[in-house]
Amino acid sequence: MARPKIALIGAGQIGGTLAHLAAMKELGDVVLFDIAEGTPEGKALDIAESGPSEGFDAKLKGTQDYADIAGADVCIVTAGVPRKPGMSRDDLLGINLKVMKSVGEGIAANAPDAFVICITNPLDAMVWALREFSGLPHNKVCGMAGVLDSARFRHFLSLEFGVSMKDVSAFVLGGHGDTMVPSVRYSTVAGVPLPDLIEMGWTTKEKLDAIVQRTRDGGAEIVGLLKTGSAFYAPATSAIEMAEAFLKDQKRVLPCAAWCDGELGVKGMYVGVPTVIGAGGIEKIVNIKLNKEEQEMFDKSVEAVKGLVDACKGIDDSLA
Ligand code: A3D
Repeated sequence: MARPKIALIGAGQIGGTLAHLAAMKELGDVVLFDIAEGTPEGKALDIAESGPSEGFDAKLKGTQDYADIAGADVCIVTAGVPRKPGMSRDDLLGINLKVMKSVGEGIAANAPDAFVICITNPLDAMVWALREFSGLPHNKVCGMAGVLDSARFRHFLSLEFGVSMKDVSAFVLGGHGDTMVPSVRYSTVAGVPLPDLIEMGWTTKEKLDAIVQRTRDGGAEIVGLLKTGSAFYAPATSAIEMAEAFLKDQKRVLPCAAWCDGELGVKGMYVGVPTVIGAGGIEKIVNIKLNKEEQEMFDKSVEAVKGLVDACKGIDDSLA
């Protein structure tokens, strides 16, 4: 049986890391596409040359030609520009919207059956635009943000409790921006909910509030340290987790920006929600119940995403 084909649209910091991870995990053959001449070719060759030491079987190709992504099973999109210190994700909207148009058209023409994972920011608006421009089914186009935001939350919680990250389960809902909603009630240490851990004296509400805020600011913390771009190791790892769930039909329960059609009170838009990912793409949205306070925070986040989608419609008439 032929190996799956993974197309990476954008061969920058995240794209290169995705290619290396996909090859090392032998998820399939990898095509790196980028408009920057030489970059995808150079990275593909460099990673292929790590194969003999690592012992993986995967072909890698760099290209500027969309025809090379033909028949891809998975497309992961990072094309565009990242944040610099002082910039919000929303500041990237105008530039990255134009990029989504060319990427959406390229995928529609060459890989219309692919499972598409968008990473380009501002995430929730860009995944919406990418779906509109590509015309692919909604269940086959989603955005990576929740897995990363949840991983950051889990990491900070594991430090607070002094336990393995493996035993911390947590998820973050809503848009991938300052209004994201790290869910305290649905997060646990080995099944014990965080509010119970406060009662048990393992932590305090104040400490958890600070962790929630650090999670919301997780991207900016790294932008501030790196100074020249944004996070790329954990974002790439998170998207690979989603791609693997699709390719291996794992039915993983992962939070991601998915098309909501009434779930969690959201109709007709992309926002971060818990989903089931398998061979059918986004197979299900886990329609969890929120309490009043959570619903208010979630609604505020949904409003912020709506504002960005409206801004996209204002920039490109074909989206209105
Ligand atoms: P970077 O290293 O700049 O890579 C972007 C690549 O896109 C560059 O190599 C460009 O040449 C290429 N590119 C630009 N325009 C096009 C085009 N039209 N077609 C094909 N390729 C093009 O950035 P990065 O890899 O660090 O980040 C990529 C994106 O991911 C940015 O928008 C970031 O803001 C975003 N990001 C999202 C998250 C989420 O959690 C959602 C996290 C981190 C970064």
